[in-house]
Amino acid sequence: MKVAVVGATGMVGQVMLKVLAERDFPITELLPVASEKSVGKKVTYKDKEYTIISLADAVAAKPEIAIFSAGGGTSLEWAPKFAENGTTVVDNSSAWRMDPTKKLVIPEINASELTKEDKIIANPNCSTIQLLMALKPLHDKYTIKRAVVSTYQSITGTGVKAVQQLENEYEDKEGEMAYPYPIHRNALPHCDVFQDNGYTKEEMKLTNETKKILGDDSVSVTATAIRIPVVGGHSESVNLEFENDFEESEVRKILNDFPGVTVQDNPDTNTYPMPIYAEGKNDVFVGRIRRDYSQPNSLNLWVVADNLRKGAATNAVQIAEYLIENKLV
Ligand code: 2RA
Repeated sequence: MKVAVVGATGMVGQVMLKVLAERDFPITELLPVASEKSVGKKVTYKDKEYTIISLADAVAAKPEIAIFSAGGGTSLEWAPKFAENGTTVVDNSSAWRMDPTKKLVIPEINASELTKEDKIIANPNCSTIQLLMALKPLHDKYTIKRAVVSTYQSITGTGVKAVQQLENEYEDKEGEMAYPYPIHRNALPHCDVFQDNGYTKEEMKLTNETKKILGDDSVSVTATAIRIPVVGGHSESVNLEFENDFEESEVRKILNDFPGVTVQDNPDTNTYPMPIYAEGKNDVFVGRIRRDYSQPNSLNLWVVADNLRKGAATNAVQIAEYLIENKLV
């Protein structure tokens, strides 16, 4: 399988190469792709150096699969060019997620919707992926009426500049700012840009992408996305109101039985998910499972995942694996 990784030098691109190697993805030829300024530089895959090529050269090489994590603008311009040339694109940007002609895929939830005709496939936003891994099995069983989500997002979701800002602030050094305020010893209620409705793009992604993936516009979702000085992954406090009542023990079993979800939930032993322990893992971790006694049929959860892995690279690679396993490429 000839595979292009577009955005190979970025944080997600680097994790994509790591995940492809870990999962022994059937690559016969790897095409690392990045912007013009990086062409000719090297990246490492399976302890071997590869030379970065341009987008135009990668399109001409006609890879079977191109996995993108290069920003929305690059995806909008170049994903169609790859697709017209016969390549199937899995795109990690927000460019195609809400396009009604494109599928928004979490393999454990809706990969079965994919066909050979899907030449541009959208990877959901990181905070959406981990949320839906918990919500989908519960929605199927109890029907979610409303979800109230507060996210506590890693600075790695912003990128290298944010990680550098935090390190500079640790050392009380001046440097380029990824955020309008210090992030060390702080929490910023500002992930991505503000919309006219007072919500940020990040918050509206949770609302809109949840509805699309569940295929149910009746599910009400409201979100507050917070950036915190953490690197291991995103955490989410989730309150769910169901149409139907539930047993907590059954909720735990449903979640733990769902592929890709691990329940970590025992207050007696201080067992609950934390980003420091989720980092480098591909599962979504759920804990603090407890009834919300303030209203009927309602539940609180705590959901943690490595945002660079299941939130981005691993989910995209799993889509590519599904395409191969089901002979869709
Ligand atoms: C963030 N979800 O965390 C966005 C980008 N991946 O900033």
